Amino acid sequence: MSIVAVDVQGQIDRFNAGIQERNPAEYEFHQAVQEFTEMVMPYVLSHQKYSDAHILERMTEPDRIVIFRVCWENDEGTICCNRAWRVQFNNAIGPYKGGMRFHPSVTQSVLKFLGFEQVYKNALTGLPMGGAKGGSNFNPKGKSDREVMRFCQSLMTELSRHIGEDTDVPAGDIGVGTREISYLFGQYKRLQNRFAGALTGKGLAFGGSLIRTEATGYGVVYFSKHMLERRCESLFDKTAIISGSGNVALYCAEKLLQEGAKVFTLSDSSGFIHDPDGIDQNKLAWIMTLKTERRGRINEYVKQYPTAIFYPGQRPWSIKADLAFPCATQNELDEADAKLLITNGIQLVAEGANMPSTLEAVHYMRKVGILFAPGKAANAGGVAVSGLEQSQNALRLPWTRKDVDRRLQDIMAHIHQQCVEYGEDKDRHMDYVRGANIAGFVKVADAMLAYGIA
Ligand code: NDP
Ligand code: 2IT
Repeated sequence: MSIVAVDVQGQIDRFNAGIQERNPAEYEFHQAVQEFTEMVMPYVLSHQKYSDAHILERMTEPDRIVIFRVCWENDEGTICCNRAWRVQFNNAIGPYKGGMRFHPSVTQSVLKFLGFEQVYKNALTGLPMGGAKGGSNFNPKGKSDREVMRFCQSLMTELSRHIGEDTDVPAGDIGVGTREISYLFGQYKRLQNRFAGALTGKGLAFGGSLIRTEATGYGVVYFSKHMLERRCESLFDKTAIISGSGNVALYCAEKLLQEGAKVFTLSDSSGFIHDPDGIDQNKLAWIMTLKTERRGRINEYVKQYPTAIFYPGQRPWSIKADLAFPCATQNELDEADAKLLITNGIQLVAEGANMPSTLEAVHYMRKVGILFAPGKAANAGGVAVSGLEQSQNALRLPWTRKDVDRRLQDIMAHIHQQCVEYGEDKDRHMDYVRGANIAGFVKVADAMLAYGIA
């Protein structure tokens, strides 16, 4: 190892030790910053304008975090109290933009990691969007619609002071879908007495965009298509395993089927289903109704389709396939899973979720050299169409489904192209993790440098 290489590693280690010291016990945030700095530090050290500006120190400190209490009354009349946050991470290239997550596992660390990732993901889309994330430890599971409504209205009563179409534009994430966005938007509109595009993922009747619901899952598949095409391959006839059965997972499955691939698995937090015959369009339509209208559990699939098997408490990575799409949550694919996938002959892993692979799993997959797409590139289609929803709101003109889908495809192609620009080496070997991180970094860093010291 050369002296320069040792020094780069030393810089990465010292930098991350500082992150850990300044952000105690925020493990998810440490992990996201570690992955980023491993890729970006060598680039920073070889470009003096960035190292002189202490740009990484500045980029890893959020602009601000708003923390607040959310009190609401449940159907029994009991007063409940949750905590909510909005992490406004960086608005160098546009108004803050990013989803809201409602899940009992939400902490400041989780939202800081998500906000940090969002900054570079949004930069990759080429649209003028800064990065933010918010949410609450509220658990929507098992709550009535009225309880969810009261919670959302209470949360927005405070959040409305901090957002706006030119300031910060929240959207959905885990536990926040059309129902929650509708309650949040309705309350925002009442409080402001203005109809403004301060949230995305809205219903089609009140300023939502066609394709936004499908966009993240579709985008993951469009991105994967480009990865395979670069190797003169296609999705046709490939087999796939997917985790999750929420918004991202279901539309990832839908687009894979449209491309002629076969889908074997879906999951939720209680386990996964394996259908050896493949989950076809009809079966997927049944799951969509189960999940969206009945808010049911994935294990109900095996009652409807008895040749399928439900594996309680497990993730789907043991099932042999060509392609894997982790689309549920963070750290759902560890090093042992990565090894198993590779032993089973996996060709491509594309992250539909944010940071679903542990750092060790990412290291392993990069070392082995399979096609691996990090979330900030692969799942950017959702926020990209959110950006297009903002454009349509500003124009006061809705675009057609075909038009939005075409723009989404162009954006995913553009993201792939940027990954190639920064991630391809002399032998044409591609490292999508390096490519995505450096491409996102350059765009945000150059804007920050232009503003001077801030
Ligand atoms: P949904 O709430 O629609 O679905 C989440 C799915 O993941 C459910 O099947 C859920 O199962 C499962 N899940 C959630 N938490 C856990 C957990 N701790 N352990 C195991 N399974 C879990 O969310 P989305 O589909 O919107 O989001 C999924 C992922 O994609 C997240 O990482 C999100 O940040 C990311 N993402 C979402 C985008 C979007 O536009 N919605 C855009 C880009 C990324 P259960 O019902 O049992 O909880
Ligand atoms: O992680 C994500 O990119 C999202 N949850 C979507 C954010 C958005 O603003 O649409």
